Amino acid sequence: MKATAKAHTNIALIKYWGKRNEEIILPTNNSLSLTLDGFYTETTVALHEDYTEDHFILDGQPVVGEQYKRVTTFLDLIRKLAGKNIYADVRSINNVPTAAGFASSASGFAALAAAGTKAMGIHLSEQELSRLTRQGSGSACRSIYGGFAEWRMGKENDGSDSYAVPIAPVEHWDLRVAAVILSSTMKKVSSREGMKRTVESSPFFDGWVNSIPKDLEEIKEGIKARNMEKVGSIAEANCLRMHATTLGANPPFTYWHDTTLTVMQTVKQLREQGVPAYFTIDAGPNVKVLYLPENEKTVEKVLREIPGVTDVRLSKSGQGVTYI
Ligand code: 2P0
Repeated sequence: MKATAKAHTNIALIKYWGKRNEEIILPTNNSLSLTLDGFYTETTVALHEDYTEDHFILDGQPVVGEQYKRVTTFLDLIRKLAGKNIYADVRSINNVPTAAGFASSASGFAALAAAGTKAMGIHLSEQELSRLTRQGSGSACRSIYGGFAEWRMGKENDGSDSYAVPIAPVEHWDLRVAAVILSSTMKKVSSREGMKRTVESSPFFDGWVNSIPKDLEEIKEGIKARNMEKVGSIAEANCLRMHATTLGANPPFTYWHDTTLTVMQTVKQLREQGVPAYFTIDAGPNVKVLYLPENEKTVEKVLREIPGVTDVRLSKSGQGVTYI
């Protein structure tokens, strides 16, 4: 009747950017990510026989509106699976800067799916849990696993073959990520809206989708060989191609701020000085920098010195979903 789960967010190295089905969240391409131990959500789901609706408290504050609706709609899926018509008290602690380009929805829905199914007495395999989680938020299906995970888009229209699979566990490679925080303000175009606009109107969208299979194949070889240059350069190019699609949309938009560009240039300069560092950017202005443990001090110092950078948070590769 009550369960608590913890899930980490993930950073996509091959991005998910486009849906072929918005209702059950089916993507237009496979994506691949690294789960991060620095950013997580812890969620407790407690079922109450006497409730007539769900309650959702995030960081101590009751949540209403669209965010609340996404949670209750997701709990409806779990209720249907369990065959139980019982409402829940959901309490989440988010250790992720919300809606600033960090996928808090990834750790959020992964933790909710795990705690929710356990509280309802349903036992799912990781694959089944990933498939369910996908319907809360696409990128969340990758957070079920630690280390590197790939979300396979699947071919079916019912979503039965669309879920993430593990690619390499945490122990495989100590690849680090520095989250460079420029602004913690809410972004103007949500990733959901941005993706939709891109699919519907950007003439660059087909080019983006067609570029994925080669990137995926090569980055998986790079991960296997722990080849920083290969993994980093593919991730960087894939990120730039994703962001290029937004400039072609109608109306056009970008998630980048001026400081975003400065961070990108600084990362390139680090490389010119012999420090292997590569950037990737999600649907927000913040930049994530991939680096190796031996370069941690240099990378952190250089990033912190950039005017307009408000914080730098370092993260290792993180574990998959756990029950507490
Ligand atoms: C990703 N992003 O692969 C990409 C890269 C943002 C840029 O997944 O609509 O919150 O809930 O499925 O997963 C952010 O989108 O979108 C995202 P929904 P989600 O991480």
